[in-house]
Amino acid sequence: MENTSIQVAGNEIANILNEVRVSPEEARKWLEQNVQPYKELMAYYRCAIMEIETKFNVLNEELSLKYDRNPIETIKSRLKSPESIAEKMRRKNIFPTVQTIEDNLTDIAGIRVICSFPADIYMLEKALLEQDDVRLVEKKDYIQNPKKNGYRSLHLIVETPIFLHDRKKLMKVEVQLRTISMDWWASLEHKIKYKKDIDQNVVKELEKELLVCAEIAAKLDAKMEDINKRAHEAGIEED
Ligand code: 0O2
Repeated sequence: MENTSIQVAGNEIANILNEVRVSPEEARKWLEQNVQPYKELMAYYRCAIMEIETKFNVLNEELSLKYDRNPIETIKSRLKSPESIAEKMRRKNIFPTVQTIEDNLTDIAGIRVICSFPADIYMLEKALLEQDDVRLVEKKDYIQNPKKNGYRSLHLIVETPIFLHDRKKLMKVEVQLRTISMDWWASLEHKIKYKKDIDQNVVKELEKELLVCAEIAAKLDAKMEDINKRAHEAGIEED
């Protein structure tokens, strides 16, 4: 691929083309057809993240008045990196164009909502899905049905409109809701899973211990929720 094309396209697009390993001629064609639309699509996903994040911030504000505490501890958001987009498209065996990326990936815009208690997760899910501009596309409840490795979280793919100057556009966003302990667990598990060049026996041992930790964390979440409920019933409120 010619350097000038890469410079014009910027590093992001160049990464995608490197992953796909197309010929220089195909790369030139791809760049001409996709650079600007790709940038626009990513901007639309950033807007969708803002929309959904605002919805959670509004819910947090309102519910904190009702329950005298914030149901949301933290909100994290991310736009999927070009490398991950390219890698996922290759895994799905689909040639990446802006249209095929939008049609086939539902997790380009991602929001992670961290709550104190499991019940908060379902309360927030309900409150979000009752909004008339939010449509549920897919739900995976890894809290009711944890993954074999112990992973727990509630995953929702939702579709919501963003309002542009001349039209509205429906965008998909992946929302992951989990407790602080589920998030702590997932961060460590992710670190171990993606660490390369590690003795596989050690990895297996760590995975076994992580599974035990996931179960302990689930019990702790349930116990803390119960204590919080009883404290509330006894009239003990947060400062
Ligand atoms: P990133 O960078 O975190 O976004 P799909 O997306 O549908 O092709 P899948 O596996 O069916 O793939 O989706 P699923 O189960 O909804 O999981 C998607 C995301 O959930 C992952 O994103 C992780 O963020 C998280 N996740 C799922 N399973 C695990 C797990 O076992 N451990 C940890 N730590 N996180 C998990 P990505 O695509 O991996 O990357």
